[in-house]
Amino acid sequence: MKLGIIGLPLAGKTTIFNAITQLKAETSDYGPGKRMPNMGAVKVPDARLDRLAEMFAPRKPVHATLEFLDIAGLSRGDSTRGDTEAQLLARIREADGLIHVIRAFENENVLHPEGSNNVARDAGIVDDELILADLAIIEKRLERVESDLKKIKSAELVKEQEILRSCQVSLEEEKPLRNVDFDKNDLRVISGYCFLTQKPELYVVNLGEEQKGKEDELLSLLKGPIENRKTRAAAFFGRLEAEIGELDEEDARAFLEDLGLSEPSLERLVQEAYAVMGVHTFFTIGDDEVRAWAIPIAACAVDAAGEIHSDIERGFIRAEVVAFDELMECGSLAKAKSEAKLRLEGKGYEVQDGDVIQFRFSV
Ligand SMILES: Nc1nc2c(ncn2[C@@H]2O[C@H](COP(=O)(O)OP(=O)(O)O)[C@@H](O)[C@H]2O)c(=O)[nH]1
Ligand SMILES: [Mg+2]
Repeated sequence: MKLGIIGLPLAGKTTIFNAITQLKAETSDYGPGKRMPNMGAVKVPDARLDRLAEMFAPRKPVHATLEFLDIAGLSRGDSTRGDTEAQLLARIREADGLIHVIRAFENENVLHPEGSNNVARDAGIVDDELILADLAIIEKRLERVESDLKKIKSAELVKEQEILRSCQVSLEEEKPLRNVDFDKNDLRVISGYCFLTQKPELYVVNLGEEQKGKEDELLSLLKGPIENRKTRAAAFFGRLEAEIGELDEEDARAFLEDLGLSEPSLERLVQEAYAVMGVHTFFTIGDDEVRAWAIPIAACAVDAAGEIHSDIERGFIRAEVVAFDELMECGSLAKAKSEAKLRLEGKGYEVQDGDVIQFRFSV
């Protein structure tokens, strides 16, 4: 899963990127910084995977991974400038979801591109650019479709035109496409466009340490956007958390406690990201590897198989499933089997968070 970090210049995007990835990408006090995006991947921390690795002693435990793409800041009008800025937007089309960083910290040494802090306004500026960027694509494509339809008859093109027009109407009403109910077929038609406003969006409000205790107040300023579907909002103390990440575990814990944070940045971000992306975790086990996988909530066993390999999906016979907690209670797979905690499930079984699954298949 890949997440694109977006926001105004100097909102603290790179700082948050560093806090999460433990990398040391260059931050800046005054300009949008370098134009090349920072990229980083992290192993998704999962205590259950650690326990499974203890139980099965595989050659290697394999964590799910999250990739982050930290692009340079967006500004008003970027979507229509058609040069470097539009390319920046194009970079995040490849992301599965967006992390939208909004500045709340006060720091007079760090310029604010709009002159002052205003969480709701700043969120709106960037969200508007995403809407405009999608509209630009739709308009271009509609022109093309219209001219083609003058030359040829095509039910397919007519259908595409109809869907794109309805997308256009939503966007013109400032309604992001993630809030539109598309049927499966429509979704397939538009999936190739990778519309930005269709991606789930996690708002990260970036607080200074002196704003401790004001988390809820600042987050409530985002009420409008987070009433939308597939959006969430979370507070981070970007700079402080990046610094805490460099401490040893014990000191880090003390600092986090002091901030009233139960977990380190990465853990919290992963939880928020999984929630906004609508995914959860299942595990596969074996002598060779014990592995955590992310799949969409409500996905079924055959989808989970496909996540691993198309052969397993195609040759799916059955899934042998045991819930993580029950497996731990039993203490071993053999015991889980003898106590009938291991279930045989078919293709349509809805995978639950924490399921430990062995797939039987033939190709
Ligand atoms: N006081 C304070 N400064 C911050 C915080 N987060 C970022 N900054 C500073 O703001 C500036 C811009 O941060 P950067 O991560 O480069 O922003 P970006 O342009 O969005 O990537 C840097 O000087 C950071 O040190 C914060 O939480 N508190
Ligand atoms: Mg940056």
